[in-house]
Amino acid sequence: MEAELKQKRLVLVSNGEPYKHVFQDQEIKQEKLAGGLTTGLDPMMQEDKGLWIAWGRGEADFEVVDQENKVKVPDEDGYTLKRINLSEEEKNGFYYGFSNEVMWPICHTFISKANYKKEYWESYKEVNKKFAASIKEELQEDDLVWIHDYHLALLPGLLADSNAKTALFWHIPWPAWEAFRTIPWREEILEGMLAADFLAFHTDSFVYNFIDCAKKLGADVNFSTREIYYQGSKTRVESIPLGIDYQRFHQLAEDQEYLKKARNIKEEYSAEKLIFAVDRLDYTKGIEERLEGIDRFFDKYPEYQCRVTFVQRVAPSRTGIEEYQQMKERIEKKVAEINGKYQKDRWQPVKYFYGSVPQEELLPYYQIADLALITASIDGMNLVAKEYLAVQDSGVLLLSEFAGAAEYIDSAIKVNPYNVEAVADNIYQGLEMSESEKKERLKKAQADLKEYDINWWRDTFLEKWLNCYE
Ligand code: GDG
Repeated sequence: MEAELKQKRLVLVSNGEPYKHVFQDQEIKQEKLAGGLTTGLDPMMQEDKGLWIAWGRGEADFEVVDQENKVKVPDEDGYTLKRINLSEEEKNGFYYGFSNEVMWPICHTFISKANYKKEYWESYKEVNKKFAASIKEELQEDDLVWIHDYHLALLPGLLADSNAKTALFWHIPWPAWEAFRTIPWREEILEGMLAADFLAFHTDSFVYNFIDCAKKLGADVNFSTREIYYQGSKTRVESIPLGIDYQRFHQLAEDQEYLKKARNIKEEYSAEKLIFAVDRLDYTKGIEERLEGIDRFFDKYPEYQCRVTFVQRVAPSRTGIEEYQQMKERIEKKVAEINGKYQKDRWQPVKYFYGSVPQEELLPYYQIADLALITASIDGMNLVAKEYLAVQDSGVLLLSEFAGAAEYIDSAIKVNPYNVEAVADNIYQGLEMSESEKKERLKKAQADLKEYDINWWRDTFLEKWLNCYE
């Protein structure tokens, strides 16, 4: 497979870019963006010297590009990043509008949150066309075009008249037909995606949902071979769960600097045990449900008052959408309510932080937390769950059964995030778990995380994609 790959160039396309340029102290600085995608694909791009095309969001992004909007990253010896420039109108219609107010809620089955504005759809089509035109300017024979995520669903269709081999990885859930069918432009979206040779999701249930939607559209489908035939082309659909850079996390966990920071955090909170959660501000992450569970936990198990602190970090996200601002206010009100109800002397039950930090700064929290509380009401995968397990030596993961990660991490305690009583009881169970049981569960989880890491994900994706042409 490697030999075959070496002859081809990889063109990666995503909405988010791997590096951005910003102004800092009157100079332009480059920043690598955190997250699974960059960590996983950047080393491969550096080795292959491929091309990455993405929306340039950094304030100084277009100060450093050449006439074709290209820049080498991370430096002159690196690969080419080609930036797409979006106008304010396109940003509002394509990104905030259709991507975040239609595709995101529908794929997460929050139908009532969708805003099916025709202008959003028009803008989504236009920006997908803009990406397609930019890709076509670059295409060489035999290129592999690897597209990412729900912002760019129409791209495979728009590239169908070129010779490019196209594949798409979908990072968020794929919903049941009952949710998907509400989108007035459902046919166009599916048609766009079905022009790809290969499609992959995190889990089998997303794969089945997708094949079922294709069937409802009138495609000829085969659930056992996972093949879809539509308008003369064949698409193979697979589940390939995204992994983390396990080695990196595991090594960092032994770094004395982080261990010291971790100890400082614990001392600062004057609590025996810490529970930790970190999420982007989003209704799919179940932050409000989690706070209900925490409230119930302190009420039902008062012996834990003054002994446990819950640390909730929230990273700003989609700040331009009003719904997200209202959610932030509700969360902060609930935090204040819990603190008002149980706080005693120096002890505060909930410590809440709003703001985004580099991934490394999450590490001490992952390390020191006795329990990670991940109660997403639905999630494609949830990398935080995996990162927590990778750095722990005796922690417990309490994980929503509705996160994609739950299908792969058997040793977590699984919970229905809407069941407040069960969340409270499971927190108690996790805190009471014996050291030997915790270690045993971790050992199993870490072995899996190590085997099915980010490199495994990337290699498996490429191998299965290339198999489509045999
Ligand atoms: C989507 C799907 C799927 C760094 N600083 C902060 C922060 N990070 C890093 C974390 C982690 C990543 O960001 C967040 O990953 P998630 O998987 O939780 O989430 P989404 O952003 O919702 O991503 C998701 C993923 O794509 C990959 O396919 O797993 O289901 O929704 O690596 O270390 N994260 C937060 N605050 C920071 O300050 N929350």
